[in-house]
Amino acid sequence: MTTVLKLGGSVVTEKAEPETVDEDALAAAADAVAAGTDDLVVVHGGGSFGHHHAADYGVSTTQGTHDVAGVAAIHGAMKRLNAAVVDALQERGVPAVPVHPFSAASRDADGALTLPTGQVRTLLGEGFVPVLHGDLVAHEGEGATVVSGDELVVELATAVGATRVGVCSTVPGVLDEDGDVVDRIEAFADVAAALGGSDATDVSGGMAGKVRALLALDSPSSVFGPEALAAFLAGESPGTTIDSTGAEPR
Ligand code: IP8
Repeated sequence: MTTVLKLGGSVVTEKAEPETVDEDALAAAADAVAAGTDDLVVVHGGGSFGHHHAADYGVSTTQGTHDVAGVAAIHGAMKRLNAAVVDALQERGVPAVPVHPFSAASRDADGALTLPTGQVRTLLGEGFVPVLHGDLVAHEGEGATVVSGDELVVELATAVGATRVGVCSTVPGVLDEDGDVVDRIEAFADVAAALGGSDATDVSGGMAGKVRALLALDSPSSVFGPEALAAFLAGESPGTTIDSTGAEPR
């Protein structure tokens, strides 16, 4: 039973303050992970570490840079946030180890992502908790572009045969037009009106992009807020369950 957990960048950082960890939020998340499931891969987003450097250098998932200073700024900031997350987990006895996507992943000229995952599977098998993060990737014809944590979650869930996927965001789930949490989504049409049906190209954080990507998985997933992280890691399905497999809720 392997779980892939995404910790949103805005959950563990102060989004408005450049390169600032939200220490209380990170401590709470790390406590929940330490008390939760064993067989776990963690992915975290960029928050106030990656995104403002990416904006400064005009880098996105599709627009790249060849400027080595930009690469150093963006990747360096993400490594600093990753170290803070790994340290918080290790301090609580979680055998967390860093895995940096920039060292291994790439995109072809069409933007398709390849993420080698052999080391992640071996680390899991050896009892470690690999901690990956939104990062830069080598991109044919573009230099280096952003890879979002959400993209990594999709790749990893398939590669490790995840039975559970959790996306911990700042909102308590996918919200409907009235701002209420949608209990269950089995097709994008269920929430197209609330999320904006034209958001097909959003791969870097918008809820519509997340829902589309999670619907494509073979396993059910949950989108929930930080207050529900412990419940998710204890085996519950808080927030919104996204499941296009036709399985009954567990
Ligand atoms: O916050 C973006 O990851 P995300 C990472 O998961 C960078 O979209 C480098 C901005």
